[in-house]
Amino acid sequence: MKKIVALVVFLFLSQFLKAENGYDLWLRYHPVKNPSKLKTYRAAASELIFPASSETLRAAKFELTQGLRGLLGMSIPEKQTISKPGAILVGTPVTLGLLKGLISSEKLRSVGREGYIIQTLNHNQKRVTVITANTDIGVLYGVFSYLKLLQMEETVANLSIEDKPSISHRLLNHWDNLDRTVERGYAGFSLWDWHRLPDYIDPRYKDYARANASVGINGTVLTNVNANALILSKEYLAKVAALANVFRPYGIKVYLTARFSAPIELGKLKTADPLDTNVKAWWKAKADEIYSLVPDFGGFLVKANSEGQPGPQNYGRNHADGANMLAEAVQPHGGIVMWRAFVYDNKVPDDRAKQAYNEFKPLDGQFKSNVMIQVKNGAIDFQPREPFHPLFGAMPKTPLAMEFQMTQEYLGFATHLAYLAPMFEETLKSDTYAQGAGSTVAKVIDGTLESHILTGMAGVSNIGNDINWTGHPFAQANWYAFGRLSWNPEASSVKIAGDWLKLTFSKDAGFVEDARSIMMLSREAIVNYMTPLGLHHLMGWSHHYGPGPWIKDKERADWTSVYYHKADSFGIGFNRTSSGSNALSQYAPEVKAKFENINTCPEEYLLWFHHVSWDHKMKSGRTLWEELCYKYNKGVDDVKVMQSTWNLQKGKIDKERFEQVKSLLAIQFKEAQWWRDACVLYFQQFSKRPVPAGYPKPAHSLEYYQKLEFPYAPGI
Ligand code: BDP
Repeated sequence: MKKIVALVVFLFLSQFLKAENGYDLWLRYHPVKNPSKLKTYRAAASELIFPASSETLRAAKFELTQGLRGLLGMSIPEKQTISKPGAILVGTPVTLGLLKGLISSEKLRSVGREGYIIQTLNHNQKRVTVITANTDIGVLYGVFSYLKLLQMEETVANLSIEDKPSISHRLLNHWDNLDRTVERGYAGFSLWDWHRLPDYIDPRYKDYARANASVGINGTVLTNVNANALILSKEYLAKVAALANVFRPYGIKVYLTARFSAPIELGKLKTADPLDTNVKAWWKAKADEIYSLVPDFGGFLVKANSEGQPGPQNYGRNHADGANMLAEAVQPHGGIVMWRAFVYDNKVPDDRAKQAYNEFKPLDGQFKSNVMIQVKNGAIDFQPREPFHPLFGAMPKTPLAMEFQMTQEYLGFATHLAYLAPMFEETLKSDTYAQGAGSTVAKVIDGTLESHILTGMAGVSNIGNDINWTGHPFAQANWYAFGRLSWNPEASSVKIAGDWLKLTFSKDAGFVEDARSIMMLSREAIVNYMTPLGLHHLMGWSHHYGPGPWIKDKERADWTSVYYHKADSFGIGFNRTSSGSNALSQYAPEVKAKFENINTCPEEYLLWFHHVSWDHKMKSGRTLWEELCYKYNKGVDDVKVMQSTWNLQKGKIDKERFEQVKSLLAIQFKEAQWWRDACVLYFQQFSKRPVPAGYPKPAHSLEYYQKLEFPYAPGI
């Protein structure tokens, strides 16, 4: 009897042990369910020939054997030579001599340092699969790619895949502080357990590296751009080195943020002037010290003279002086400097959108060859929609790296379902006309437009120590999609969404179609219920949670909302045409002409560039005021659609994640209504027009919304 009770208890508890928590991300090697697929996969994986002498190859082999065991439910025997059909051969021509005769060196050359080839071919009448590359890291990428095919249950009988990244530096930017808080992080605390490093290595570090490598991310900036000089101290560098050791086999280099005043704070110098000999020597010695501990250290990311951070301008120098000084320090070791263009100053009495261009454009051609200028996708700050940053295409002699934000600072934190890849794609596909039509932002940053070899894409991380890494289960998709787009900036966001869903949730065609439609709707829904028609920067003060279009009279005008929407009795919007701030003059003539004319300016950017009368006739035939009301309501309605579509998925995926997403969507719906009601009521004070009939009445008064306070909103 006791035994039976124990068994019942065990069976009951084992349900919980199996509970889905999202920890495995998209690397779920669950058994292939389709019997005929399983049969062909097993036949195509009869034996493994994979000598693994390096750490990277061992990591690749571990991944492949674990993956195959999970997917195919069997261990695959290891051999030295091909003994039967269905062998999988893995390695470079150096690590597996047999491959030399199988894949031409010309073909291999074409995939470059990080690319890979997966090829099915006949060898002595035996069908074999080859996963090969020029380097060990290319092999690892090939292994992940092969596993993905099986995870997605694709056909593997006749493979001929050649793939390589278009961008050389594919980096996560963590805004993680040394006390483990994460600036604008909504998924718990920092992964980096600085206190227990370097002696305790959290197993998550390796899983983090696996996840990144699986999507081709090859670098990580560990620390916040609002930097703490302490990270450059001997004690902390030892901790950094420990992390670098875990990431190295996965092809991931570590980078640090450099606080410009570190020579004063750590080095006790009197100045941090980049032209001062002692300062230069301090940074050189610091770089030497870092490289003695982390031989493959990637380099520095710097936020200088922005939002109060110190920088070269404190000493009357410019960004090139600062960047070049650091670049010289890391250059002998092969390091790079990513200098951010996110600069603006309240004391500069001009449109904030213009400042980065004004400061950086004149410096084109003055940066050392190991410097990239890291530019946010738009000129203000990661808003739900921004036109592309005017610096793209405007600095042909300087490599520009893209900075996207995955953490949803302005898109509902980790509470709202916001698939960001369509937003990234929108920017990447924007035409700068820098060298005529077709000069897309993607071509600027992948180096093809202006012939740069040093190229980069950075994603501000949304990762924390939450069990599922990103807080919202769907926020994982943004990490995944960022990796995919950094590998191939021309990839399609729809395709990426489908792949991610299959890998992460289920291959059920109906589920994938529905869930993908939710993802593809999500970003536009957010634009509509937060900042439609080109509005921007309307969020709550400081924490950025919820609506705050009424924010005014703060110590910095460029941190208020009224600075941006400029609503008055005539209309609403920021005039950036030649009759206004003329920010449009920073774009190529073709772009300027299109946006300058109120009739050709795309309506999604209308209030970004124009101050428009409430009665302006929109394409829909509605007045601007009516259109604004329409858009705010459409955003809320779309969340309702997302909810009802999600509810249909019950039973198609695991209960845990189904319920979690359902609850989060309910919060999103509540918050979408809050945004709509607060914004419409606020703007109505200026438009003095009625809300068109048929829309729901706001739940509360404007005063009620204005009084809400959130002292403990996350992420500050
Ligand atoms: C803004 C954030 C702030 C960051 C800053 C930056 O509100 O927390 O420090 O960007 O990118 O979006 O430096």
